[in-house]
Amino acid sequence: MTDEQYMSVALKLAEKNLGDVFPNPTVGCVIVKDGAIIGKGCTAVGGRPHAEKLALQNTKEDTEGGTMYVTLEPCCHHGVTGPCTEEVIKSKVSRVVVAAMDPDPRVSGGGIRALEEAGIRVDQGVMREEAEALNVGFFTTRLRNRPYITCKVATTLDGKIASFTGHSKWITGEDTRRWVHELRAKYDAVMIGSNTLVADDPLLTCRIPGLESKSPIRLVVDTQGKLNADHNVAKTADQVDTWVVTNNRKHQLVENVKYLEVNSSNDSKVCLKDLTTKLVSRIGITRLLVEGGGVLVTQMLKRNLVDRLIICRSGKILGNDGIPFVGNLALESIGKCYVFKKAQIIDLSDDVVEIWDSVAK
Ligand code: AOF
Ligand code: ZN
Repeated sequence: MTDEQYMSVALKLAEKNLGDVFPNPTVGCVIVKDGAIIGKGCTAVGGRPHAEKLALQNTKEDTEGGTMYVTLEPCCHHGVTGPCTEEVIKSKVSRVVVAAMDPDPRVSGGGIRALEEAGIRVDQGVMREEAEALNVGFFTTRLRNRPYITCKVATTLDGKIASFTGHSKWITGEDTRRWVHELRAKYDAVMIGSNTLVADDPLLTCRIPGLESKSPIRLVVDTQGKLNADHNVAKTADQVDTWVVTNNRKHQLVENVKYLEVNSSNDSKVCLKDLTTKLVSRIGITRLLVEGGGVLVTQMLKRNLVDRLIICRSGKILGNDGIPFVGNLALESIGKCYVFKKAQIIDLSDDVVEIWDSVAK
């Protein structure tokens, strides 16, 4: 097998724990000797132990002279766990193949240097793009001090998320809704505004048999204290971590719900910049899925906080009096538009899922 093929195995291993390792990246590691895979590991749920340590622990064979394939540069810092580089050096592998460099300032090239200084041959950049795409959340936190943010909306053919009365169940079909549950499993946190909380009273969990434990933590942006103990997210807050994000702590506290206080914006709403920064510094969120409603999505868009837009579009039409997924943006010309490029189109029964990536200006 080629380096790329072994690295693909390591990437597949890493992918499994996406959404379950924050604040850490999900890393995959494969140890090969004499053409056979003798050890495999990926970052454990919760972010530790690291992939390399688990791969080394999982092998009963002698690793001396073998090759280690790892999707991220091994760490060299004394963090919560000891440096992986020390374990790799002790294992006596003679070659390490790395996909992506670790942008964490505590590592950032130091891991590779430590291995080379110990006489290990290091080859880097094998499937780098794929490895960076997999950990786009971790990279975004380290390079931009905010999570990677995806907004997902379920719309009609004409881009509406509810009727003029606020009715929205269901715009898309069952297959699409199941697809969304799988999507949630890959995110650290899912966030909604308080209008969506009141209108839909959603659970926001991953309700696929076998994947229930992969439900992301839930965040409700609520400046007016609308969340109460009767809402579904509050009733299940003892099972799935649930936070109210507010600029006003005076409201009634709900049992088992945690509160994240953030600064106010000029219009007395929450400051989304402060919110996204605190999601990283206080909770460690790397991948955030925003599931509406229109008001929150519009505010995120206006602040250039939408990296990816997922539109689950059905064949129904609600008309101009329906509620749009984006509100007024007061853009006077096409040159001022927010621009997204098509990433993927998925055909699902009667619906189409469109994935669009932001073209940052
Ligand atoms: C690795 N292998 O599987 C992961 C790494 O707080 P700690 O001690 O767990 O260290 C976290 C940092 O380690 C994280 O910011 C990133 O730089 C690196 N993650 N490194 O060698 C792994 N998950
Ligand atoms: Zn490590």
